[in-house]
Amino acid sequence: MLKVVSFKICPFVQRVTALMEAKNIPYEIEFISLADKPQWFLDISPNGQVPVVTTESGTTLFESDAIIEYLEEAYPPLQNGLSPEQKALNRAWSYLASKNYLVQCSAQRSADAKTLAERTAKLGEAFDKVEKQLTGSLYFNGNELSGVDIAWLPLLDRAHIIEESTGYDFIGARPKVKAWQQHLRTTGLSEKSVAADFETAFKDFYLSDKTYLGRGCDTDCSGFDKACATDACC
Ligand SMILES: N[C@@H](CCC(=O)N[C@@H](CS)C(=O)NCC(=O)O)C(=O)O
Repeated sequence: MLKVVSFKICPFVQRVTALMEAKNIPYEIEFISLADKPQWFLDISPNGQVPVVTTESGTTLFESDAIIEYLEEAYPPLQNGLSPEQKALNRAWSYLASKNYLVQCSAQRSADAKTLAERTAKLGEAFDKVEKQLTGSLYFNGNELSGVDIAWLPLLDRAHIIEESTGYDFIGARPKVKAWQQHLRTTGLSEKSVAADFETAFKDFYLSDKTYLGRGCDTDCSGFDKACATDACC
């Protein structure tokens, strides 16, 4: 069975586990603390990062893009009969998501309203591009789930949790992205691809009293378009 080494709230890991879930690939998972990386992990992870996946034959893979490519090639594809152009486009639209994982992480960790607004705007550039590309179908490539959906899932899930918990809306007035977010949630992949206590761990880290989102919109409520985390602004 495949073995994944994970850090509970890592979006790069969630992309990998979401693809495994979508393809029904069995795997076991071990969670580590990145603040105190075990030696056995440092021995197998050349970049010292998660995800790391050990294959059935005992080879250890690292870098999520490479792992995704391996899962696409070694197991039946999510979409059959894709042309080389379509595969390249799928990779490119997936890359737009994964290169924004850390942008979203840092936005969520913003200590003040100004920083949050700046980082939200940066993330919004990616949401703008994908809003223009979406057709209004269930998923990115029509009614069939693809690797692009899997790559965007961590971003859309985190935006959902933040909005539900604080009222802060990373997606904003982008109706096609909103609809896509809802459709992806109905696949069940959001829950299946993370640990049972993911939301608790996520909120402990991103919605603590150290973050602006955790404290609520006490000074500037732009972006908080629903209920606030505190009643200071409502
Ligand atoms: N380029 C890497 C990025 C993975 C990454 O940033 N993982 C973070 C956790 S979300 C990590 O392991 N950080 C620990 C470190 O950089 O020391 C990939 O795509 O796999």
